[in-house]
Amino acid sequence: MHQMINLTFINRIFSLTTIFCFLLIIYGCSNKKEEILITDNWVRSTPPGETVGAAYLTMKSNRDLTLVSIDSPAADSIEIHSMIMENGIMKMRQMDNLNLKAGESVKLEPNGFHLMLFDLKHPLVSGQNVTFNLHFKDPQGKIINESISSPISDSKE
Ligand SMILES: [Cu+2]
Repeated sequence: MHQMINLTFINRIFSLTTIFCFLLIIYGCSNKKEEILITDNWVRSTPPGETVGAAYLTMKSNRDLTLVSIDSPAADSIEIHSMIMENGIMKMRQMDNLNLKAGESVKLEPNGFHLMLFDLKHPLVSGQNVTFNLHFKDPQGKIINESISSPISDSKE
């Protein structure tokens, strides 16, 4: 009889451990950090005296998000721009935001979408880095912040 009780007790501990492990796995999966993948991020170098710069990156999110604003210690303000061909002339347009569809890459690259840096605090020197704080909004209106450090380069190799 005594032996029986002991077995039940051990069984209970085992099942509790199993449940605990299971919860840990679920928590681990739902809590995975890699929500927004940012690649190919770089900033074009600027000559001394230039006040405007451009930055590029590729973004991919595992759920629908909207890029709503960007700031950086390197510039007073940053705008999202698109390039549109109008009467044979390439024109830049400011966009209020940029939508990311779940699982789809959005590329910001020369002659396409780009980030425009205004009132640079200092020249953007090749080999250095610029930090950007990207602010995204999810469909529930929650703000998600993502910081990146982009290398400054004369051109993308
Ligand atoms: Cu622009």
